Formats: sequence, structure tokens, C-alpha cells
Amino acid sequence: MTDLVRLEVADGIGTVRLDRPPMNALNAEIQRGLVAACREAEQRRDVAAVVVYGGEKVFAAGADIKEMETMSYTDMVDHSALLQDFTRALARLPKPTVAAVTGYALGGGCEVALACDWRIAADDAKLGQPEILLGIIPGAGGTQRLARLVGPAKAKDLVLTGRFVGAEEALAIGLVDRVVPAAEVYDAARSMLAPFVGGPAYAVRAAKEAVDRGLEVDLETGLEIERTLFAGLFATKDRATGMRSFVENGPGKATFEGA
Ligand code: CO8
Repeated sequence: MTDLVRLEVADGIGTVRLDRPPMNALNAEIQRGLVAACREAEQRRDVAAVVVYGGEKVFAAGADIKEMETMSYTDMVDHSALLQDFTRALARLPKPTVAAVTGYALGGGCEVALACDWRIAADDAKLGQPEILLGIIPGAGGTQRLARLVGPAKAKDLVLTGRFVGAEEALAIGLVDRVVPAAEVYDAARSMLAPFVGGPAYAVRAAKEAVDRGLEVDLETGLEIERTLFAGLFATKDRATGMRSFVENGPGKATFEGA
């Protein structure tokens, strides 16, 4: 375990808190810590959804450049699996996730945000993939997830130039989903996740999985994934509760157990 990443749980929402001042530079310890925090968030039944948060000043300014500076090619061959593991752990978390972005989300920090389902940014936030300025490229999924999110031309603009985008431009290109005053980012992220607390957890999980896995395959295969997940939900208590509640009381009144 590490103190650099904590899972804090309150009112059904988990917060994966990055805590390595001043910039939350993502060294190997924090990368491993992120994998562990995601696993814990997945397993805990009192966590319905997850905010990833780096504190009031900064989300994360990227991989720890001082740690990487002396690494050789063979060091990086060994290490690069971990780079993708921690963003994969976040992307595959079977619960809704939001990145609450304050200050900088750069390089690996932007890639952490990209691995979440949604991104809420402070109005003074800056995001980018400046790896090119170090003579490298994004290595924690940035070239892939950014292009899927904003399209190839915008992704190449950011990845090939390394320029930062402010919150408003990030919103305009679809890199973030909402912009709020800096002091409200964390609360806005929690509010976005509040509807999932006490919600139909298996259906939410299936919905996320269907969209994410569907994006990786052709349409017919995606429809097959949807069909299987759809049918599977008929084995859950939540499905029975939801439909019975609709028939007896009308829409939107069901109380789910997550079972
Ligand atoms: N790694 C290590 N230390 C950092 C990093 C970093 N990424 N970013 C900032 N710091 C340190 C600075 O060296 C400085 O340390 P010190 O006080 O000891 O000199 C301290 O944090 C404060 O930084 P600045 O003085 O530079 O603060 P400014 O407000 O002037 O600038 C910036 C803030 C704009 C964030 C600037 O520090 C900067 O450009 N940082 C680097 C951003 C960057 O290039 N990120 C990409 C890194 S590479 C990467 O992420 C590869 C991803 C592939 C794998 C992903 C694995 C996680």
C-alpha cells in the first residue's frame, strides 16, 4: 500500500485521491497505488461510483520525469506494462468514474482523466499531452483513448505539438464534459455520480461494458455483446424490482438492492 493514492469513501461514492505534492507526478509507486485503489473500489459494495481527484491545485502533471530520465530502453520495456495497467484498471472499473480536473492534467495525468467515463474541469484547468516535447509519445493510452474521444485530427493536434488546451477549448472539442468554477470541481463530480448510489448496479455495469467493449469491435459483434448482457440482466433482482415497480407505481420509483 502507498499513501500517495488513497480510496476515500463517503455516502456511497469512492474518491481515488492522488496525493503527491506539488504536482502529483506519477511515479511507479503511485501507478501501482492506482491499480490497487481501483481494485479496492471494484470490490467494495459501499462504493457505487468513483471520482478521481488530485486535490484543489493540480490533477497530475504527468509521469515522473525525474524517475524516467535515467531509464534505459530495457528498463522501459519492463515498466511500460505498468504504465498501461493503471489506466486500464481505471477504464475497466465496472462502476461509473469521473475525473475532477483542477490545475494541470498533463501527459500521464491527462491519460488518467481519459480513462474515466467523464471529465469535469475547473475553468482554469489546462490539459495536454506534452510528451513530444520530451522526445517521447504518450504511453499510458493517450494516443488511443484521446483519438477515440476527440477524433484523430484533434488528437494529432495535441499529441504531435504537445500544446496545452484550456478548459473551454477542451469542452469545445469534447475532451471534457463540463466546466465549472475551480472551487466547485470536486462537488460537481460527486453530484454527477450521486444518481448511481442505490441505483441498479448490475445494469449500470452492463451498460458501461456494452458501450466500452462495443467501441473496440465491429457493429455485429457489438450488438452480440449487447444482446448477451441484456439477456443476463433478466437474472437479476434489480430487473424484477424495476419492472414490478413500474407496473405497480409508474416510472422512476424503484428502490434497487444492487443484486
Ligand atoms: N515529473 C517530475 N517532476 C515534475 C513534473 C513531472 N511530470 N512536473 C512538474 N514537476 C516538478 C518540477 O520539476 C518542480 O520541481 P522542483 O520544485 O523540485 O523544481 C515542481 O514540480 C513544480 O513545477 P514547476 O516549477 O515547473 O511549476 P510551474 O507552475 O512553473 O509549471 C508545469 C507547471 C506546466 C506542470 C510544468 O512543471 C511542466 O511542464 N511539467 C511537466 C509536464 C509534462 O511534460 N508532463 C508529461 C510527462 S511525460 C508523461 O507523462 C509520459 C506518459 C507516459 C506514461 C504515463 C505514466 C504515468
